[in-house]
Amino acid sequence: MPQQALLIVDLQNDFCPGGALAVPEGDHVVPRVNRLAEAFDCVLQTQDWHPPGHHSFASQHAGKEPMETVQMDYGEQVLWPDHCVQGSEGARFPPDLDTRSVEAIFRKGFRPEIDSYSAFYENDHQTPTGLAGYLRARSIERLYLCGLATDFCVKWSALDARAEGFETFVVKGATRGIDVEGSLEEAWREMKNAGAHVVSAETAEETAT
Ligand code: VGL
Ligand code: ZN
Repeated sequence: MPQQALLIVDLQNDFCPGGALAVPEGDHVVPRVNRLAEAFDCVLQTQDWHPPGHHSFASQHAGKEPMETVQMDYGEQVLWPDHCVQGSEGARFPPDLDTRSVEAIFRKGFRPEIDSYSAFYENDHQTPTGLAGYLRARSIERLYLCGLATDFCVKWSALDARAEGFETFVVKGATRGIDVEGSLEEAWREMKNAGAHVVSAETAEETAT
């Protein structure tokens, strides 16, 4: 069987209810993700990790509100509430997320001027995080994605995983979306069009064991 890994995307307090950029039912995925992590030999995480005053924060753009957009050098950028600030409680993983088996955590979004949705590349689609190299060095060919948010960081990670030639599976019950103006439905469509497979958590657990 090809080597496979589970990537838990941005499952952090700020993306859970009560957090600064809460994804509806974001916390609901935690038990599912814990079960998945038990089933996989290789478990990896990403952690959204912004310096204070990050350029993706609406607070840094006079007259702009969260969810409005601006043009950056690298294209359109949605502006967010301040979230996942380095070292803050919001940037931590939920206390009930079992991270014991996690081998590596890839932090992203730490450069002040550029956002980073994808686990592979920053939003310029050029600056790598090193994840692709890590996976290749570990001979991993198949990547299972779960976590938050389906329509931003999970989606861009899935698209880049496909572009990098990895067999890509998105675990449906183990991800939740933000849904800005229909972005959730669009995200599922884009991921499928790019050749990512959508699987249930049960199927993912069975194939991993
Ligand atoms: C995310 C918006 C801003 C995500 C991160 O994890 O999907 N979304 N930063
Ligand atoms: Zn962010």
